[in-house]
Amino acid sequence: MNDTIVAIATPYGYSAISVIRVSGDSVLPIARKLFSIEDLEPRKAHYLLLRDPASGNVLDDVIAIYYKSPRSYTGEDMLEIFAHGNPLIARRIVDIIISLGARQAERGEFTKRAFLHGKMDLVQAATINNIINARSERAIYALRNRMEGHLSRELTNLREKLLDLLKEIEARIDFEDDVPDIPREKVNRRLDEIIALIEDMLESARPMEKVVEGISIVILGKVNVGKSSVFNRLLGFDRAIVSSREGTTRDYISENLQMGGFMFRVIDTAGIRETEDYIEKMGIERSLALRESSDIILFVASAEGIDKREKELISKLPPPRTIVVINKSDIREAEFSVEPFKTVKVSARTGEGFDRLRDEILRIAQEMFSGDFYFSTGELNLLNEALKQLKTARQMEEFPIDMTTYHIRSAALSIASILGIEDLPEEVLDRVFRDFCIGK
Ligand SMILES: Nc1nc2c(ncn2[C@@H]2O[C@H](COP(=O)(O)OP(=O)(O)OP(=O)(O)O)[C@@H](O)[C@H]2O)c(=O)[nH]1
Ligand SMILES: [Mg+2]
Repeated sequence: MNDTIVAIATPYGYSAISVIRVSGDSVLPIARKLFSIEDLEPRKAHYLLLRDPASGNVLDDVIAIYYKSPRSYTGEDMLEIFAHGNPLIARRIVDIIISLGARQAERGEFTKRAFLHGKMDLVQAATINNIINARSERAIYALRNRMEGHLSRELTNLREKLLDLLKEIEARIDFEDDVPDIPREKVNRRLDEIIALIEDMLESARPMEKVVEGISIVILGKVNVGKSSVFNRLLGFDRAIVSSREGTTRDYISENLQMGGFMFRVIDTAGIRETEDYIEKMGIERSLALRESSDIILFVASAEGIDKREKELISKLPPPRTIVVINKSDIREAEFSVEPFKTVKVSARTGEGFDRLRDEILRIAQEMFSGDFYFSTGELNLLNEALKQLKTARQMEEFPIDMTTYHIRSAALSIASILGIEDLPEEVLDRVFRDFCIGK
């Protein structure tokens, strides 16, 4: 028995059309009353008049599509009504449907029902929200891959391997006298194989949050080298104040940038120098802290030269995700190098070198996203937990074999939790769906 839920699926406001969704057992009885009809052929667009039952007046003329269970998004009987895009109309339709026995849907409840009815696994359900919120084209394609079940298949395969192994070990335990002992080397080999599979997956795992929310680029360097000028050039407009005074930028500022299908968050920071100014000191501390949390670092130096302090700062940066930007190359040719860092000579004044700088940024971004799988942090934690359990099982050579089954089962359970296969506690489900919008 599924109670019937209703929600407006389109954003609130005035638009060409609004979509109202209904799902549950009473969809058809509600539709009959709503449109004064006997039946609705499934999966057909019907042009219908929608009457307000209170007054009998026609509220709107709409297109309605009925989906018969199980062939619908939620797996239940569903109705989608395409009304004129006035929020008063949409709201009134929802109220009428509620008066006919439905209730307002909660956030993500349609997708939650889709999951509960086996229309998709938890990996896919969580992806839907990310697809809606993705802020770059790359993100959309990356998430498609998850939606199509690539990750789910790999995880299912892993879980089956673990269950097979468990079954085999347990059969020997249950029928100790009839079945010959399972050789330890065989168990070890199977465990090694599964551990290697998980390690491979983790190797090519990429953070889904980064894809959805954007890659951060922090611009660091000494005062007055032209960090804010480089920042403005990258953005294509004068966002940060530029001046010849040292210490112009005192706090960090960030701005979004779409480039090459990626979404970046570019951060300009306070230049690093010895200072007695308390506020500037705090700004510098923030700049240094951003080194750790940012994905890509642009260390800006001036072509006029580089000092000991700058060299020291550079040496602490991670070469794979750092680009040393030698600015002011319109003044002179730089005579220093900073092996092994990738360097790009630019002039924020003339714009020279910025094509190359953009290419280098995109190269690192590409690298970051060249993995096969996109995981949320929660999913990654579960996969790492599974790996840990299997490694423990593998190391228990001295113990009787049946003692390893606890760890193998617990690994299988972690993987099942990612997929949402085992019975999940309600709060885990709620955590997945609470960020959704109403109507999804
Ligand atoms: N010739 C030349 N001057 C530049 C270039 N880029 C920046 N400048 C000048 O260098 C000075 C400092 O530029 P900013 O962009 O404010 O430098 P900053 O690194 O942000 O400085 P702080 O915020 O004080 O750390 C300004 O006078 C800029 O006009 C460049 O490519 N060529
Ligand atoms: Mg600045």
